[in-house]
Amino acid sequence: DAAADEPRAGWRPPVPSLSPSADTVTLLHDAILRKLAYAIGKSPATARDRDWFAATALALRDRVLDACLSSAAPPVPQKRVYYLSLEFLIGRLLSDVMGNLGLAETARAALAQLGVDLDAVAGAEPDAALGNGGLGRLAACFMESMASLAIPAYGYGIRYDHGLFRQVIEDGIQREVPETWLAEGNPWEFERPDSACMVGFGGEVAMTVLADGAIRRVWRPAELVRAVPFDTPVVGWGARHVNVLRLWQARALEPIDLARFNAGDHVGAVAERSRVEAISRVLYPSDGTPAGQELRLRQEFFFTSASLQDLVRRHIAERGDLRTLPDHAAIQLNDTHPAIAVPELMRLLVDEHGLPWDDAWHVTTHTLGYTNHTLLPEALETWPVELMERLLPRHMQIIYLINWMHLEGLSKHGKVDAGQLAAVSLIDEAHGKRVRMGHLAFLGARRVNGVSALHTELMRQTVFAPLHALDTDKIVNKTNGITFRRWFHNANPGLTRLSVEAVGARVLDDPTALEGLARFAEDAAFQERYAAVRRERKEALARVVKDRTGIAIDPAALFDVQIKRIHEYKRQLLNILETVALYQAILAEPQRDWPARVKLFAGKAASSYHQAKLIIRLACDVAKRVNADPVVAGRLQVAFVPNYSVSLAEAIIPAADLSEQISTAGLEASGTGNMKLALNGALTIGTLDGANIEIREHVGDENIFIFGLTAAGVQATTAEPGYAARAIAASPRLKAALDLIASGGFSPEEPHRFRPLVDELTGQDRYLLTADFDDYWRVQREVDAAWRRPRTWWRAAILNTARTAWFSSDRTMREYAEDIWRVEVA
Ligand code: B1N
Repeated sequence: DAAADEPRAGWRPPVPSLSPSADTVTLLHDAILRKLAYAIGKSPATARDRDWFAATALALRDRVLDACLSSAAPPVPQKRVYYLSLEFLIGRLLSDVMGNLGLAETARAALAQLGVDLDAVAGAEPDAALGNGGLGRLAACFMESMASLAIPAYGYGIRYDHGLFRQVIEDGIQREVPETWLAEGNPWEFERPDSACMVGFGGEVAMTVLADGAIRRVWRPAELVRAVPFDTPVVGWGARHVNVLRLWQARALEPIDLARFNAGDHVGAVAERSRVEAISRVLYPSDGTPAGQELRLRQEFFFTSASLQDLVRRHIAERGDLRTLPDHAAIQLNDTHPAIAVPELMRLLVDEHGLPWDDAWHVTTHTLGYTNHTLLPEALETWPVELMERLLPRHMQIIYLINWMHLEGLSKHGKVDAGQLAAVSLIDEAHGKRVRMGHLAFLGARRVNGVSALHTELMRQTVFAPLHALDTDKIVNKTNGITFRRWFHNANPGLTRLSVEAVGARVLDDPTALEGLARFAEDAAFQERYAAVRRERKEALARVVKDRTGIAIDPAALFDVQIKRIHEYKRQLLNILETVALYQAILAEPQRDWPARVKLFAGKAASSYHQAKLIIRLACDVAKRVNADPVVAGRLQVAFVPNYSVSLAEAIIPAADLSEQISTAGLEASGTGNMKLALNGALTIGTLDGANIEIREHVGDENIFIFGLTAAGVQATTAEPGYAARAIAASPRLKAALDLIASGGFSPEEPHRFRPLVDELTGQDRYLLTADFDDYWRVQREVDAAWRRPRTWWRAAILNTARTAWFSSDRTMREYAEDIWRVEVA
């Protein structure tokens, strides 16, 4: 109704929403029952939640297909986007699909008629955890947004048998348990054996002389692996459009070596198969640190080659001539993991399809785009030349040729000296000969982008400065975004309903309509409703925390959350130090009116990252002592919630009051959790890092808590030797907290347990915790003061929701479409 779209003068109680029509409920009810019987082979009497989930998913998938198979021969789109990513951190799909089909209430009613609870069914879906953290989740948000904007796109990645490990915490120690999302099948996907392709490894490069005397090089791989695609339809908002996420599985050509089997070697007979199929067995659990092993390079080449072959084949079928590829395809490389696409596309064009080198280079550099996600030196991928020569001999030749032409061109024009040549070379000669994958992606791409304004500027000034100088238009910024369907509509239906009531249903299609909430920011009745929605989510989260940790947190307290991968640069340790200092301050002055606070931590550590695992242990040990101390009861509680995942994020984010975004300035490329939390009305306490800077610009200075060194300040401080010792000496509060940890205050049974953490802080302090501690403490006390004034707090929270619409990944995707991909968005 049109009136609902008009802004209202004052907030009024809601109009009850219309129930779904009886007809559609009956149709879905019948469809689910048929799927349960004929696809799952169960009766309602024996079906478990997992079976109801599969039946519901299959019934909904039919609706998704109806939306894309409606015309017999769908028109060939003018241009497609191909998003290549080693990670897609999708999470559960049911509520996404229901929401985008507009069938959430219909499904609830249909299942209710069967005596089944939709929430229990949704909870039975395993998370597809085919990613580590922000980079993988970004790819998933982009896929949803491209479908919602009707941008024709394929996502290409690997169908890992096992996603990111399950985290079990035992006595504070992280244990990694294999994840098994496919154990009971996957109702969303279609296996497409007819679209399989062959990916080669090893072998040698042969030369053939063609009839006209020209020389052609042909790669003769020693080994061939079959890549079989599995397609998951990705339906956009309102079922406007459906795209495909195409994930490749590695299959051996020979399932078994019969000669060995017949000779009695039953294990050896399948050894080769396991070796080959290991390519798609498991996701590397490293985040921000390159894995470095040969298997990882095999994974990268496997999915990149299969994806390029697939899109080249499609282009030839549709258009015939590969020279027009840039007009009809935009290939985006999500970090350097698919950077081998540069020589692989050249190989396909030159060796397999006979294009002259220069034409092929033109096609390549007008089709590829490269997104950089980190500048941490230890995170930049490089591969030993020796390994590349062994695994991908033809690609190594092509890389040398690209490099030679690149460097020749520069010296011919007298543009550079030897030092500058070394800086822009594709080969790093300083650490053994290694191929710089970032440089390779940079040269092969038409546009290179960073993921926040600060990060992009630092790309230009640091890692890519020498290359940037050669082509100053190449680096552009595309600040990250998040899909509001998942992180607002589905994760926080209460707040979404409240927003619709306040500013109209238009907000569901156009998040900029959230701006209309600003007029209610000081409206007492609206604040009360907003706070009630939060309170309800906090009670629900308290049940989850009780369930996972046994800790009964107080839903009336301020929920202070830090949820992300555990990494030293993200500085969970700074938060723990502040927790310890707060604990000591409460013990020293128990009579003061400390506001009740719950500190929540969640996140996984890479399995080999010892410092990160020790940080988890410290959080758990601090929680143990603090939660048991009657003096701080009712003021401070701490919990480390195990097994952080997309689903757990969906439970925590709507319940958070305070969002910790406290990385060392200059080191967090963007962050996206920061956006999700701000949108859901948590106030940010953060450094001027990544997208925090842009969040501040949008929500306003008075609605965010900023502290600490700037990126420039960090550079200056790191240059001063001995600053950590001086900073600790100057801060009695920091010193006391460190002393308590160092003396075994949280690990009496093993007093030196945290020695490696304390040594790092008192020694190098690479991430400048000591430099930022006092300012962090000061601003945390400002948070306390703000929390004591509920009218001010809720005003700020509402303004955060009202002013974060810009962080929608729809906006991000529109920007990529316009500046990088040059595809039309309707
Ligand atoms: O990418 C996210 C950003 O929001 C984060 O700030 C950034 O840290 C994250 C190697 C990475 N950067 N690099 C990685 C992941 C896996 C891996 O094997 C590096 N992840 C990020 C989205 O832009």
